[in-house]
Amino acid sequence: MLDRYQQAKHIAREAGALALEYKRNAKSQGLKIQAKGVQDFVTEADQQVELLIRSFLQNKYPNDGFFGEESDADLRPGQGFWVVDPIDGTSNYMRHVDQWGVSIAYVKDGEILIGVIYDPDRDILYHACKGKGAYSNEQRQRLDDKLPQDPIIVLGQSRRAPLALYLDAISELHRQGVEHRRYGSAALGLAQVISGQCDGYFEAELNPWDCMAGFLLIEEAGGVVVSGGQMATSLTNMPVAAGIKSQHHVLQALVDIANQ
Ligand code: LIP
Repeated sequence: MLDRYQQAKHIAREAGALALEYKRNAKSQGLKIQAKGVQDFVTEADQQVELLIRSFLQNKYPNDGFFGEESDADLRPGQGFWVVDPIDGTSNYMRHVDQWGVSIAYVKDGEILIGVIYDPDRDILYHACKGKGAYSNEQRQRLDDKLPQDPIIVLGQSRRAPLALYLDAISELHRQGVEHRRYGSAALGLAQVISGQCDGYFEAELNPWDCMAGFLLIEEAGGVVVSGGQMATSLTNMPVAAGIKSQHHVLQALVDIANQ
């Protein structure tokens, strides 16, 4: 497992460098963009970055499966597999908004064993291996359980879920005296919990590749995954909520809204 962990960290940085190169060249050479749906885009960078990650990992570990946002699933009975979002926060990436990242998780027997999220604009590598703690670059991250003076929950929203759930979540946070932010990248929103920039993340429906690496980061830092952990087995979309333990009740209230 440690070899996979090291290689996941290596390829996350390589993938981030490729994404930055596409971003730098976009202004002069343009960037091919396709719409997958309303406010849901895929760029040539998303596709090429996933191809880089997929070919590197499956050459290194030919028995491993792969489950990525931009290419066909390759799952093999009894084998571990990689869950990859090559550029999470694509809409931000396209507009040069610095809230996007590369998300790589490794799952085996229903457990998330490796989680790596790279923020190329800030050159921050968030990473965790099951049972070995969570890190931001090489600095160990440990969440304390004290109630923050001014709790902040980061929200996400897409056309996959009714707008009303997002608005109800904002109302519930307001009622509980909790601030909210929305940045457009679930992976970075989850990762920034472990560095103390926020206290939790909630979105009424997410894909597994958006959040599974972030789940392990938060658990290994001493936080809690309130909803979404079952994705490691089901690989289906569902409500996602995770954060520091003192916000468990707030996050659960948001999940209850999503499940109503
Ligand atoms: C995005 C998520 C975000 C969600 C967007 C989109 P993508 O991932 O990170 O939280 O609200 O709809 O799913 O598509 O940029 O990889």
